[in-house]
Amino acid sequence: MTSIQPLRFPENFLWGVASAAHQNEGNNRNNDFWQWEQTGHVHDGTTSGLATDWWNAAHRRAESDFARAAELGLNTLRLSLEWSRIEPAENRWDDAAIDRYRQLLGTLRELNITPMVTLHHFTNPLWLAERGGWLAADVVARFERYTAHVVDALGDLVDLWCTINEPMVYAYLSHLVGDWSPGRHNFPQTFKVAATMTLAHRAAEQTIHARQPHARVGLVKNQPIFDPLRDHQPDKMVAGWQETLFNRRIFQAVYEHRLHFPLNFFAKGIAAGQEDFIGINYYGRHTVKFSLRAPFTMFGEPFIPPHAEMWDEPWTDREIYPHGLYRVCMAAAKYKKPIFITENGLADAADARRPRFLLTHLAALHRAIQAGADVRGYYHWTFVDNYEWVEGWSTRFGLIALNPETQARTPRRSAEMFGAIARANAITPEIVAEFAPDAMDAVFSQK
Ligand code: IFM
Repeated sequence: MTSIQPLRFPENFLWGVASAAHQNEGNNRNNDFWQWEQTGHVHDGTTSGLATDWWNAAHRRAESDFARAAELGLNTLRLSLEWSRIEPAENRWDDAAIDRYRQLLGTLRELNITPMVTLHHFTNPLWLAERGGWLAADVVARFERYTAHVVDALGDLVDLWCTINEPMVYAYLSHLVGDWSPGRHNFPQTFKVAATMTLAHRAAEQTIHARQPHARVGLVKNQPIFDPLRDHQPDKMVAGWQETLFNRRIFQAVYEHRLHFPLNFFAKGIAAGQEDFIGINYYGRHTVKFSLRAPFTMFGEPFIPPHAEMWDEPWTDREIYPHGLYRVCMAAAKYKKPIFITENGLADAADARRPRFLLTHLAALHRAIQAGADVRGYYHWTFVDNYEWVEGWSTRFGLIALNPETQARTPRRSAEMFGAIARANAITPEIVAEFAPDAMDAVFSQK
């Protein structure tokens, strides 16, 4: 074993966990997802309730979770701000909400944990939803005004900003699949929302940089891998369409300043800007074959390849595919910008597959760094089990298990392992031997 060299990460690498306001804070009653939960749209019938109870200052649950993250050796934490708390009615600003965010961010700073802060993570204030949400004519201006308010109020505590989380996922689930509010099935609107969010990202990026020139700003994009089942033209064509529409269009708009979403004649272009990093969320691979039965997925029907290791319900068409993390980093590297893996994780309540998942994905990330990708940090999704949108409490992504009724926390073994990796700034053979010995070859074979 001594001959195996540890996989060392670059100096000052950021090791952290990612979270989102609605999934963690609790009692976020003033946004469209809360309303969606109360009206029977969550598959297991649960509601977010107290979530992980990070909002209630008296309970100090966020504070003690942050302290636990610091004890593990993590040096960064990604959270999001809840627009509907900060601007509960149009153009009315809540100072108490800002004060609570100042407490949370101040606590992270005291613990030497660098906060990464997302401005929009899926939820919209009810006042905005009521006037059309991301289809409202003035949504970009409203988002820009909210951004300015937040940067003025919190800019002394934050200099690492994500504007919008996963615009394509939001547009797709809310306006095409209809699983999320407002529950539409409309192709042109889907692309309009995606294009508008891209423009809102640009407006927010410029607003932040104008107020805080030294800030680092980026967009967070969920980048699945779409591969064809067979090496034949129809399968390659549909995988290519999915890759283009789901992944490439946003990158082209943001990093190449070419805005061309289908069916969107309104969007004339996007200004050049200054992205300081590329935020990538990576969860796995979809293998597709051509099928006329699948018009909503660009005629790409999911196919489960034999021998592939798939996710559990409800994401059974998603493959656990660590090498995909290498591929998405190398594809993003062409833009010659720093990269953060802003999310990566697995729903696994038993923590049976997570240690290996984490190790093999981090090994793939290490390979990408060796091959030249400028990756600056990795955020695991997530720290404490949180509310998983329309899956409710039935899927568990946390390094720490949560009982939402009692709020009791029980660390999973993966928490200990992730902490050991962060403290070593490396994957060592000893860590692999202790937590997932069967992953030894996969981690160190450098394939
Ligand atoms: O929980 C979500 C998160 O809000 C956005 N990215 C994917 C996660 C897991 O599904």
